[in-house]
Amino acid sequence: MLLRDVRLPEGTGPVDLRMVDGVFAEIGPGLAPAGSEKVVQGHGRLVLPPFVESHIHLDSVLTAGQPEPNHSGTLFEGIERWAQRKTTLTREDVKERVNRVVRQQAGFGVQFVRTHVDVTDPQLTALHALLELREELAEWVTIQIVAFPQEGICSFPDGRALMTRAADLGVDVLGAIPHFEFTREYAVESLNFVCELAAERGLLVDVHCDEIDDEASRGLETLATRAYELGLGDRVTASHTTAMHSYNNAYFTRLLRLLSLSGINFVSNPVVNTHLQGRIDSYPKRRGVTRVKELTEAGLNVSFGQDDICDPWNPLGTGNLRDVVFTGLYVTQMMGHDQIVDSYRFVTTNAARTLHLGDGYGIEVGRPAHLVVLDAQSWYDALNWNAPVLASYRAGRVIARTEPVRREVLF
Ligand code: 17E
Ligand code: FE2
Repeated sequence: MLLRDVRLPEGTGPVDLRMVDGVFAEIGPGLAPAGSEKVVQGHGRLVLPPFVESHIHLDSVLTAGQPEPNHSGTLFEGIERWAQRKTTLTREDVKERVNRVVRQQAGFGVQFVRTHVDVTDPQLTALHALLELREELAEWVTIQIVAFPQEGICSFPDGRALMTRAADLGVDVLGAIPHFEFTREYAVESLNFVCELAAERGLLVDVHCDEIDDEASRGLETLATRAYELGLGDRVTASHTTAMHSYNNAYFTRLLRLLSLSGINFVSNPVVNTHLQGRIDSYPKRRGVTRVKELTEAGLNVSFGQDDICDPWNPLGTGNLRDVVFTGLYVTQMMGHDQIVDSYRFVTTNAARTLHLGDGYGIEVGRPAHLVVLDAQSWYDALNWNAPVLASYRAGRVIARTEPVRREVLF
């Protein structure tokens, strides 16, 4: 089929996209329809590669208030509330909630999802459910699973064995949570354990790293050093890194050299971390979002994630990554014209790099014909007006549609 008259984010004029057998066959201005080829008019609308959710906890979605809400709004009470809910998990319960949310995300043009799944559960109930869903939903969404030790590796009974079992069961990525370990020594030990296991098994690494307002929380320097020394480089991701917000500038400047050498990726979750961080500050209250602007300017790869949808860490959330970018730009003060124009990358190409999607992603001839059509002529307008994703194409086939909003003002 031929999708005519659409705009690409970096292009100057309108182009046509030819999709054949689920792959981009030709891209260029004024392509002529071949014989009986199906033609769809794009009306000059913006086309992007699909949105990539680079950080979410699907196992906990839609559990807010069960058995009780997170009253303090802190990360740590969230972990306690989730520990309560975890005791009642069943495979069916997880699958039912995740099935609903994945379809919600699809409506917003998300086709790639990296989900953290809590493996500090001797039964690994949520992990089994997500492993099944990864296969069952593969036609519509690519799910990448992180073995996430919510209650620690060295500080949780059999924590190391649970991580190894998760690796045996076929997760894609190994996680860690150094700021939650009992001691600094355990934090270092847990990072060493995970990086070595990942190197041995050929897995990626994505650590919940220093998600705390403690400027002395310095798991990141250990993670980056292991990534550098073991040659893991961009196979490693540091998520959250909110303590970096509180690092003194002298330390941050020294750290930046190591981060650049290591080449690791960063994921910031600006919506959830502005909600969770600064909770035990009086005034002034810290925003607690990592230094996205400085990392980006230093050439490091940063993406944005939703983190949570209606769970102990976020009572709200829809899965629409536009909201995450919108909040992210405000809270990081990346409001310059070019920064706004480029910001789609946080939830598309940058996120795809973090997930190592490689040739499986991107609007280029020979790649799978995955794309979204937005009801706007530019990303600037799409972002500002919260433009719906009118169509999400996966391998050349529409898998989700939204009607344009028609609003009338009666004066
Ligand atoms: N668990 C965690 O440690 N941190 C988070 N932000 C969430 C879960 C959502
Ligand atoms: Fe998270």
